[in-house]
Amino acid sequence: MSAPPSGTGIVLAAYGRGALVLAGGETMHCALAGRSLRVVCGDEVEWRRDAGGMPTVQALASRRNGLERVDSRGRAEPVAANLDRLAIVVAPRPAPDWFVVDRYWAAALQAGIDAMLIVNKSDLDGAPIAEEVANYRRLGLTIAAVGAHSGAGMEAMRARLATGATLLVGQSGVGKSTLVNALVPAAEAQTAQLTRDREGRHTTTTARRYRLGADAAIIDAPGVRDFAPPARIARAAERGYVEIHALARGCRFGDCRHLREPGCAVRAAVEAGAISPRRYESYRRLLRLYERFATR
Ligand SMILES: Nc1nc2c(ncn2[C@@H]2O[C@H](COP(=O)(O)OP(=O)(O)O)[C@@H](O)[C@H]2O)c(=O)[nH]1
Ligand SMILES: [Mg+2]
Ligand SMILES: [Zn+2]
Repeated sequence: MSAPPSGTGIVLAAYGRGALVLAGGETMHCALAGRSLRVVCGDEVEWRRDAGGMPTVQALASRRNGLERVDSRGRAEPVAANLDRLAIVVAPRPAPDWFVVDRYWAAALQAGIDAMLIVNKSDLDGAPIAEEVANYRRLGLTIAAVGAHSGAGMEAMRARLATGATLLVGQSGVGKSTLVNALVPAAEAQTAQLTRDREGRHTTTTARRYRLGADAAIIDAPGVRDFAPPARIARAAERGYVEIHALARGCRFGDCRHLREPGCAVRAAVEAGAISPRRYESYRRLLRLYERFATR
């Protein structure tokens, strides 16, 4: 029987001018039709195989949601699409950059995607990161403490991730790939298989999606040094910080930016110790970034 000439599929990994697509239980390398077609991990696509040729992605279905980042010039760039959960991974080592954690959480809040914090490497001393983790918990962020090496907390985390698509993000070295390999035994082999492909050189710099049980998927993203979400919504910086957003209605001015405006409820809360000065500084940095992009 010959292979079907066309169908729909889901992008497992996007690289350069091609994509690895899951279609009908099979993975295949596809080219992209047209110069302007850009796909990311998690995209739903239509593909077609012309006689004797490589399958080609013809079209992209509209995205339910997506995680985007801004580049240094302020342009939005999709990272992964159609997500149910953003899992931000930290560990005692490498020492977390909490500003990056804040911005991932802000990205999830702005895009309407559930977020959680995975604290990996439970075999290491967690004291240096305990205070920040406790603050996130207090703010309502779901926390899962795990040890990818020891297996601690892994069954509870697997249960949490049992439905929907989860994107793992975080600094390089926190253990994202180790977690994926622990959750998806075949992941390592699949990564190796992809790496051996002629276009495999791109795969270490791109997100890769794996099936996780019957109803779920997990996406391993490359580590980042920095991250910021684009300002797609009104008051984007404020919306990224739950404790600031919650207090903003108490400010004297409706358009308060919570910097030096009189009667600012947010600044009052920072001064009273109800908002962490580090989180407030994080908000100010994101606001400054957005204002810089807006004045260009
Ligand atoms: N001590 C400890 N090290 C871990 C644990 N999980 C992962 N690592 C190590 O952390 C390093 C980075 O892991 P990796 O999965 O490549 O991180 P990624 O860059 O986030 O994908 C590797 O040396 C792993 O063996 C853990 O639970 N405990
Ligand atoms: Mg990795
Ligand atoms: Zn204010």
